[in-house]
Amino acid sequence: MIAMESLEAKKKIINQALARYLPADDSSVAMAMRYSVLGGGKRFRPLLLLAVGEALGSRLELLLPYACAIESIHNYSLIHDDLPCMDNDDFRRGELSCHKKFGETAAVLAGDGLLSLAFEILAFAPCLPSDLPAKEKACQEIATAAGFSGLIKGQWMDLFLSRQKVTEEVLVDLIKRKTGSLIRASVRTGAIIAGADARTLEHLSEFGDMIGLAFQLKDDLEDEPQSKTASGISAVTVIGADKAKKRLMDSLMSALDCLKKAGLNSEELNFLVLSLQV
Ligand code: GRG
Repeated sequence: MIAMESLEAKKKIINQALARYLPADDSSVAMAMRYSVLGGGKRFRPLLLLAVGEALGSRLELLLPYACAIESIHNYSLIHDDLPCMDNDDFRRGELSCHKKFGETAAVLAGDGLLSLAFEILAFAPCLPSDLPAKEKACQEIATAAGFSGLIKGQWMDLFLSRQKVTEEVLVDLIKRKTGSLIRASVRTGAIIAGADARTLEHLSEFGDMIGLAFQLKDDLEDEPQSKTASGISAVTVIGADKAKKRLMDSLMSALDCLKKAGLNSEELNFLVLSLQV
């Protein structure tokens, strides 16, 4: 099967698993959680996690709970990011944002619910006693990415830093936290569950950083000039479109190099990297 078809098939498996994990009663919060998670999304992070884990010899069934947990956290961050107190967006994925559809209270709870659901999925992820250390390490990885030094500080920087004071270095740090932390955690979790050795994990961590940066640069370049958040910070406003494009292409080249150094020759991973070209 060519990479695009196998990734499409895996996207279906991820969507089915997410649908099973999500609450299904008729409360507005359960409906808001399902609306937000099942209403679309590229599933870039879970696909990445599965592709890394499988390329290193792990099995999809073992990796799937981790992939769904990360997607659940990602969707919580999108719901909260759209709230009036943050980016105040009325639309997400071409549909009404969660708070516009269900009201702010249900949207806050839906985001909270998805964050908690992620850790419920992780806690109950099946694993052999011999694989418990890897599971513990994967949970630490995901908790750290979702925590203060990852998503939270990244979002704070995005909302509170003054655009004029943001240098290229600060921009890269912001992206590393806001966007990169979950992408890096997806890569590392796939590798950890597959039992990667320290050297491989090191190359893959660098790989995760490179595609995390590329992912945000592409997003900023394609949304230009609207991609600015409430604070007006985007790669285009801070370093300009030409430099952003060059950094993006350099990051993709470095990412491919990291895969080579890690000894991973995976069509799916190459496809995911190349999907970030502009
Ligand atoms: C903790 C509230 C809170 C936020 C954390 C991740 C984040 C910071 C905010 C989300 C909004 C945003 C624009 C993040 C940048 C990363 C990004 C481009 C997200 C969109 O991800 P895609 O393209 O979305 O994977 P789909 O719709 O495909 O799932």
